[in-house]
Formats: sequence, structure tokens, C-alpha cells
Amino acid sequence: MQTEQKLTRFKRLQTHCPELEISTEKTVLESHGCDWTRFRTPDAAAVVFPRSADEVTQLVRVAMEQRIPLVPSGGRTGLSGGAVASAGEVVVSFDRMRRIIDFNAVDRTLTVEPGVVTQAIQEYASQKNLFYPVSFASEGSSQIGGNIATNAGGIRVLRYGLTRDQVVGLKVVDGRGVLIECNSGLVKNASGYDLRHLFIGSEGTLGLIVEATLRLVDPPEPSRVMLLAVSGLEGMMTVFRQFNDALKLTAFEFLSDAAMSYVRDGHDLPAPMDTETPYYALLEFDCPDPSLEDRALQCFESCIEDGSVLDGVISQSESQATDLWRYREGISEAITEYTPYKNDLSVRISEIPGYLHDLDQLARSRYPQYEVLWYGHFGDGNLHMNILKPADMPVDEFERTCAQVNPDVFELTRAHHGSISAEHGIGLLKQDYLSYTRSEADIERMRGIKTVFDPMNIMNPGKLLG
Ligand code: 2HG
Ligand code: ZN
Repeated sequence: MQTEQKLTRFKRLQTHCPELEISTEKTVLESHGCDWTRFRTPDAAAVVFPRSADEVTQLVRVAMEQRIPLVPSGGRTGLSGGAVASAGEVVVSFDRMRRIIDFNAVDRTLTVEPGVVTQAIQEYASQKNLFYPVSFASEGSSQIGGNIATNAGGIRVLRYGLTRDQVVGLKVVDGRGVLIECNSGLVKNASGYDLRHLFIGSEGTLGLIVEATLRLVDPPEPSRVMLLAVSGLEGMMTVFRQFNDALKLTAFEFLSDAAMSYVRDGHDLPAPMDTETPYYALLEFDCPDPSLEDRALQCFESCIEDGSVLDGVISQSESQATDLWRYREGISEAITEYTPYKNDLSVRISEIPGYLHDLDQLARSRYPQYEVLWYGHFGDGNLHMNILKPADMPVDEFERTCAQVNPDVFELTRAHHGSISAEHGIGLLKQDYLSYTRSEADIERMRGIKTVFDPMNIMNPGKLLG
């Protein structure tokens, strides 16, 4: 966008919101104008830092009158471009709204501002001897507002569900500049459409989250982590079933051997075991007493006997558990330097082996020139497909050639009744493919909902619905 136009937007905001902190510093525009997506260039007009719900409301009213598009920005750890401002938008950062507002010990709820970092919520809960269960690799910098806007998932979904399942109250300033209060922390509320769930996962296209009330749960039991060398995809399902039937799993993750070698190289990790294997499973289970460890070892032996497992290790301390988790949680960071092209796919758990087998064949035949890594949350049906950019290839060419195969990837996903985005969202990068997962009628209804809350299309325009 022309510098002149961006300047006009900045000046209008400055005039109409004199109290609001606004920055147009180059470094701030660059850092706050993008997320972890590497395929779009930031081009924000300004970054604003509201300090309260009132300031957000005032900002949105001015933006509506002046037709200024807003892009919400949390910890900017997203991977689909949802927080990218590449068309002269004004970025709304929640860095100054980081207060923990209230803890209610009876209701077991925590009320927070949107800029509170996910890990700070986990730590606060644990000080109260409770637990906030949503967990993922970027939790040290991601913010709760962004987690809610994208309905973040992570590693414990199979036990505790998604971010959606933790939100019991929400305050949102919609695109009309109206503060909407949803559900007020109630457990039961049968009074009609639950608007809270429209905002969760809406990727900032309906409104800006200014406060959230989260449900906390009992602290987890002591646990053990196992890393298993698995003979193949069929074997992975056998292992999942055996362990899931015998134990209370909190996580069941998988990674391919190629993903293992990148995470080891990237973080300088030792080989977890001597045996070579095409896939690894990483699982975590409740282990409050030794009999459960015995049960896990029985499962392990039975998997060795039927050939699904070739080798394995089990943690004996918290620090060993953390070390084992690094083989899975460190992958994304370790491959960042290869500008990976990502697809974040999901199918029903029972469909995974067939789906992944077909997808692997497709990737081998259509991406012969690239290295493709597989990892993800096997236990909830979520696969991360990462294609690595060869060092000497320009980013544009890489993105274009990777995207050429998307229609086939997504057609296959549709054939397996899956989704083209499990947990990363549609953002800027996947909107052309939404119809592979959602019907035309669905998309039409979503557009209708968008008009109700954001008639001027100022809320993260161009994202999700295009
Ligand atoms: C993970 O599960 C994150 O590690 C990132 O969702 C996935 O790097 C990815 O594609
Ligand atoms: Zn993930």
C-alpha cells in the first residue's frame, strides 16, 4: 500500500483516539505485522497498544467510521498468516493487556486479559494447585486471546479437548464497536445460541477478544512418558489401541524418522535408542502407582511380540520426561530455517493409517524433488505435513510449486472426510481451499454471520473467508 494512504490512516487514528498508544516505528511495524508464517511480507500502517476494553471499543468505533481495517495481534506464533498485516492495516497488539483479573477458587475459573501468555496461565493455575491443560510448543510466547481466536489445540487434546472446551466466559468488542458478554462463567446456560463459540476459532474476523474466563481442572496425576520405535503406520494404530485401552493417556504423538533426524540436528539431541525405525510414537500416561507402569510394560511387550514396536524407552523422572518430549516439541523450531511449507490436516483417528498411507504415496509421487516430514497429534487425528525448501530455491518458486499439489492433498482429505486445517486455522494461506472442508452453503452462512458482527468488514479482512 502507498505510504501516503498508510499515513492518512495513522493520522486519523491519532486525531480520533488521542489517548491511544500508537507506533509507526519500522521495527515495530515489522515485528508486529507478521506471525511465524514466512510467506507474506508485513506492510502495516501502524501498531496500536490499547490498555483496556474501553480503549479497544473506542478504537473499533473510530476504525468503523473511518473504514480502517484492523488486524489483531497476540504472541504472533500462528502458522497460517492470521496475524499478518500485509495490506496497510492497523495492527492491534494486546501486549499492554496482560492482567490476570480474577481467580475464583469455588468456580475454579481464571479471568484474564487477552495478552496474558499461555504459560503464565498454566503457571498461575499450578500455584493454585489447579491445571490449565492446553499445551503446545509455542506456549511460552503465545497469548490467550490468540489461542481463543484460533481455538488452539496442542498435545493434550485427546484428554482435555481444545481451547474451546476451557472457555466459560468471553468479552468481545465486535466490528460494530459493541462490547458483547458471552456466558459469564456459567456451567449451564440453555438460553439460546451460544455466541461464545462463534468467536472462538473465528480468527479475529468477528471481533476483538478483550477478556476471557477459563475453566481450570484438577492437577494431573504423576505421569510417565514413553518413546517407542514403531515399525510402520499400521503398527502405529495397533500401539495406540493397546495403550489407549490399557492406560489413561494424556498424549499420543508421532513423528517420522526424517523428523527425528532434523530435531536431533537442530537441538543437538542424542539418539534416543539404537534401533532404526520409520516412525516413533511418543505417549504420556497417568501413572499414580507402579502397577500402571507394569501395565505399560506389558503393552510394550505385547507390541514387541506382534512386531508393531521394535524398541522403546520410558521416563523415570520428570527431567527424563522433559527430555523425551523435546524429540516431538522441538521439531517445528528445528526446521524453521528450511522455510517449511505446512499443511495441518485432520481426519477421524480411525482413518489415520489409510489416510496417511495415501498421503505419503501422493507426496512421494508429486513432491519427488522435496523432503517431506510427518509428525503430529496421532491421538486426536491431526497430522502436520511439512515440506522443506531446498537451500538454493527462491521462496516464491517453492511456495508456488508446493501449492500446486494442494488440490490433490485436499481432495484426498475430503475423500477421508477430514479437514484442511486441524488447529492452525485458515488465515491468509488456506482460504482458497476452504471449500474442500466446508460446503458452499456453510461458507455462505459464515459470510452472513460476518456481516452481522462486522458490517464494514474491518475485522481482520481478507482472512478466513477471503
Ligand atoms: C506442533 O504440533 C505445532 O508442533 C506446529 O502445531 C506444527 O510445525 C508444524 O507444522
Ligand atoms: Zn500441532
